[in-house]
Amino acid sequence: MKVLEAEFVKGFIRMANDGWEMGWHERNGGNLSYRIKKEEIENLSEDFTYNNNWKPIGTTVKSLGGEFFLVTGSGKFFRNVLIKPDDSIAIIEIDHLGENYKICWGLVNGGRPTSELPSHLMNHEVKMIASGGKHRVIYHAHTTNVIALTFVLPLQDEVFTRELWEMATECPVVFPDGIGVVPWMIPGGRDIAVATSELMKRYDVAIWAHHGMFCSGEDFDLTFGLMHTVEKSAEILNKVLAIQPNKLQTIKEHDFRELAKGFNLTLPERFLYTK
Ligand code: 2HA
Ligand code: ZN
Repeated sequence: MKVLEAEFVKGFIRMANDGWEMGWHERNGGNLSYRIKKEEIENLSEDFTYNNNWKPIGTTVKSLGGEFFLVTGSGKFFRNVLIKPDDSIAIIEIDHLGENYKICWGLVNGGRPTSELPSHLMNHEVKMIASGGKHRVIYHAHTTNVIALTFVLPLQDEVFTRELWEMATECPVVFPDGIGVVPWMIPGGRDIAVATSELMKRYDVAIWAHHGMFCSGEDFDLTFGLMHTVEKSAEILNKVLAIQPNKLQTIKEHDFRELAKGFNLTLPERFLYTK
């Protein structure tokens, strides 16, 4: 089978284009990766190139040894993924040590996988283990409203989670574990990857101050939906803060406890403080 005919590749391309249309991927901003299922890879091997060299990932992801990923390319534009996918995205294989990768398909005009490969792969490793293998998608986007909030709210998990939960009743249902916040750091390297993957042990969402967001999920719908829900909630909060910084009424601690009972959720106590 041709790579571009595979359902997971079509789903990946659609998600990348949806992100572009949301306005989250100016220029070459953002990146997306998917951990490919064994049965999905088996059908594609005839379309693969086998003579590329192994290159260092820049970190070690031992548990991902032998896995294949579909990833966006470094310096490539989300805007172009739909019209020239084989130039913009790639399938990579991870070696058995979890230290090197090799391009098997894509990036036909040259290039390398996303500059955030260490963050993507370290997040994949943490989430694969934490979810018992269910999580397969890691998505990084430059979400305008969340970025704006990182200039005016304290950079604390408790503050971001509670404020964003308050902005829409469905939020605690969509991200019951909350949101982690990484202070400003240099992107692209191992340090920010370590800081993010540490938070991903507990959360499915991490905010990078003055930069964007990382989301993890089981499939394209859930991961895109999570990014969309958090960003929409941030948009509401920005509007509220712009209209009148002091809320006249909101969803309160007691309401969250009732919601947790009604929806059978476990909401961590540290987000249910009295204001
Ligand atoms: O340009 O978003 O974080 C890609 C990025 C780096
Ligand atoms: Zn970025």
